Amino acid sequence: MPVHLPTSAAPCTVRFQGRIGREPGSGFTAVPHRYHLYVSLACPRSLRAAVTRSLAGLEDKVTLSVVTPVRDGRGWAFRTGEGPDSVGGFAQLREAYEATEHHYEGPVSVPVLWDRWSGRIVSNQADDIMYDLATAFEGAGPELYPAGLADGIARYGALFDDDVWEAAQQAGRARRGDRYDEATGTVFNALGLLEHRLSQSPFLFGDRLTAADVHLWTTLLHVDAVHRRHLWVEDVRRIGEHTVLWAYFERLYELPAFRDNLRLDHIAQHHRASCRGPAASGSTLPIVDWDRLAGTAPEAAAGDCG
Ligand SMILES: N[C@@H](CCC(=O)N[C@@H](CS)C(=O)NCC(=O)O)C(=O)O
Repeated sequence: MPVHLPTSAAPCTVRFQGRIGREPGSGFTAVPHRYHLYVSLACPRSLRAAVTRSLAGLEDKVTLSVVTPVRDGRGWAFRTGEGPDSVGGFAQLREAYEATEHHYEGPVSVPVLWDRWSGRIVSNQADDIMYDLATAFEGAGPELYPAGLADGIARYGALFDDDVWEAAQQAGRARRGDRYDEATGTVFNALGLLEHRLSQSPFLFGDRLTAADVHLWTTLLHVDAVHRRHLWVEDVRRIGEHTVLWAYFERLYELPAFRDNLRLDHIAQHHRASCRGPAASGSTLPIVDWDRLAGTAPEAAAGDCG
């Protein structure tokens, strides 16, 4: 059985790179109630954008809607439960791309920052969306991108994407043998390094929460909730078994910006659908039950693809 690994951390191509409040004349000024965020809460980059929006205190200034976690060949859509898109009236997210660029044929990815005034996409570049949400508006929240930490935040981002996410993917593809051992070793070393780093301070940069912590939290979530399902469990322990990382995960989970944007059901449905096809998405197999925190998470599984 081929191994279908979850949505990659490697972003698909970016077509729209408008910035809020930066280039004079860009027209995208930081005005409340002008912008809308389309996300999938099964997508780590979208989850980071949603958490950033909440941390920046923008929940009543920038509205948000969630696409259905299971997408078919037509891409992300607004089907059940989450209700139709109340802003653009879209059934398929592709319509937002086509409204922005006539006959658009490229990939349709989330997150998407939409401009209500011009009826077009500002950006589908997650890192830019997060940065602008956190810095362009008079938000009340923590300074997620402190000057002087930009390089450090970017370096941590690369560590999470390459040595945790991508390495876990490679191990999942290899399943066994040298490449598997090498890749799981990389994941293990990175988690060990982070366990040590966070044994010295509450957050990655001391006692201040930054965008690097938002990035690490979503990465840890997906390691436990998705990647581990493709690895021999004895090789990559549950986050719950990394005492410092688990305490860190809990500490952020206690914050509404993280807890309220966490949809394990969406992650489970999306993952199962990518493994076994949309038909399997309905299964209610529990995924890691964070409400049973403190390392007692049951041996829950979204179901191996094997
Ligand atoms: N352009 C985006 C890409 C983000 C991305 O890769 N999103 C994934 C979900 S995590 C996506 O929507 N992929 C297209 C698909 O799954 O249909 C970025 O750079 O952040």
